[in-house]
Amino acid sequence: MVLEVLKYPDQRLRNKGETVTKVTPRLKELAENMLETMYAENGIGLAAPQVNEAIRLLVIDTRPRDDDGNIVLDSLTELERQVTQPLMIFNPEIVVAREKTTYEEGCLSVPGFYETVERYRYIEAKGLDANGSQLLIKTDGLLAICLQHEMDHLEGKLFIDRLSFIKSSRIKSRIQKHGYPTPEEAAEERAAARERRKATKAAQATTAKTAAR
Ligand code: QAP
Ligand code: CO
Repeated sequence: MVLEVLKYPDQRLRNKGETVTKVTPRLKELAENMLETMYAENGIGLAAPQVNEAIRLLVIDTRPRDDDGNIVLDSLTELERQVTQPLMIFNPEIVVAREKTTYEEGCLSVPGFYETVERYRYIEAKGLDANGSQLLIKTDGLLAICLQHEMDHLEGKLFIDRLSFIKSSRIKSRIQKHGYPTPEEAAEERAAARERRKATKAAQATTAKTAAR
């Protein structure tokens, strides 16, 4: 079942997620519905507070797909490849975080807006899977960034809250004034963001090479 995704400035997005004490069949079903919702909206991550469930649960699938929807593994990092996706994580916690990086992020709760956010480049995170078993994830790449973005939602925090005052004010007032772009306009913004990311990635690769020399 596809669920409704709350959009900023809905105050319910500010609710903190409660710790899950037991992964019940009902919660497992919620996680499956969240995955279905995420795929239906072309997302790569979704947190329970975004579907008005104030609990510590997130779902993620950052595996890139080609135009036919087939998964292409070659652009994933070594570490990303070791992690089985899609991921459903209850009570996620970061236990190790190293180095910083930036990425142009978006959010299903702020459709059509993309901005560069600073995150940890490498993290180790633990939590419970859909069967209530312990999970330990060591990753970098987009998966590490997405995990941090989704964990922010469990604290009632959005990526636009992490921007400079001037940038976040611009986005917030634009939404308040004009509402959200149409799906067509949002898709255009998405394509533009993808192009900018490619350029950033190329530049970051050059910087890494220079640093290694
Ligand atoms: C969070 O975001 C994320 O504006 C997940 O029109 C994003 O799935 C983490 C989406 C980037 C790391 C990097 C956004 C879909 C999906 C839109 C999403 C849109 C359609 C966002
Ligand atoms: Co989000």
